[in-house]
Amino acid sequence: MPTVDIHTHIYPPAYISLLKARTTIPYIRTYPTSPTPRLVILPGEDSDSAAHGTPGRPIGPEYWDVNAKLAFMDAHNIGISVLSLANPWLDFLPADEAAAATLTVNDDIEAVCAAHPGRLFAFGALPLSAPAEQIVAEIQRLQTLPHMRGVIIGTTGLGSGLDDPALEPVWEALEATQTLVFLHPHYGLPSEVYGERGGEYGHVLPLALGFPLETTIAVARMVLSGVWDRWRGLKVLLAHSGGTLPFLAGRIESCIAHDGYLKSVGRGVEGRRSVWEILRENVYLDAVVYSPVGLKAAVDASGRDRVLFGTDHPFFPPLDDEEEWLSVKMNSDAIQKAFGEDKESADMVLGGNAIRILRLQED
Ligand code: 5CU
Repeated sequence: MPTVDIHTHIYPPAYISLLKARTTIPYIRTYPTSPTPRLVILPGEDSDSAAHGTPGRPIGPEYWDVNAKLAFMDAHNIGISVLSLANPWLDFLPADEAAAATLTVNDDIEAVCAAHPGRLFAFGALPLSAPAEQIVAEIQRLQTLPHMRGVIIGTTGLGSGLDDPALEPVWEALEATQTLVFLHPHYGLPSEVYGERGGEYGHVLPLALGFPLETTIAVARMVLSGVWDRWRGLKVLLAHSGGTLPFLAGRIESCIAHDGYLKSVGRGVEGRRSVWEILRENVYLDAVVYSPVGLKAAVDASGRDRVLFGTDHPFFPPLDDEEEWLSVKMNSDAIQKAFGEDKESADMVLGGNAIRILRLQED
């Protein structure tokens, strides 16, 4: 049974060129303090970091070169990877450029996968700043690309979140085509929540807390606006083991049950599917949570048949030059520790689930 990495990103060369041509976030540039180009993508990370070191993170071939990806896979005994464009995807493009750029990026990634049969598959990107009909057209076109196994999106939807009624045609197309949606954070929380000294702590607060909370809030808004009730067949893979959703599902349920306003307007009571049902029937969780405690919560919430190994490569590289990445080891160790002698469950999370759910061994 090969190990399958379902959370592994790439920026194809055309996307890198796009970032190099930009001067506002997201962009790639060098600084006097860093001859290595820096990838600056997170909201506000240029201004925060400017005061406390060079902005962004160093970027090298591991972000765009498929050979670097394959070398990483070999070094970590990963048989199959399901690539996805990394954040912030194409969210920042003007509406009239998004569809064409997305098509180029998706075709590039499909070609990379086709060149490495059996080893690489992908989640496609969507032109979310374009009109809904163009998004729907790309969802349908992705069905014709042999190595695509779903789509990756952020939490902003068309610009105002995943509870936006204007997204209905997109949910409809995703459900009708049974496209798996990989929901991944990027925007985090407003920097004020990290306090006056937040900029002194590197990327820890936005990545460790902002990312998972962003995902949790996005899914909660889908719950509260009835998306999961209207589109019962949606299939959504949540990054980072669902943010904090397995831990907070009970609290979300309790707050809904005690909310007088929701009751008065007839929302949140009759016919509503609970967060627990959604976690078990619509949601898949990656195993990118770095501890057996978090992993067990994910398995308890969604089931051992819905949790899938991932690495988040090329993010979180080792700070020194070790060949084995600490970030990968933490996630592999978490699986071993969470399941102990239960090798069957460990194998399901390491690869069996991905092969079944994403049809990775079909011709
Ligand atoms: O280190 C980071 O900023 C990131 C990022 O932007 N996206 C991601 O998936 N992981 C880490």
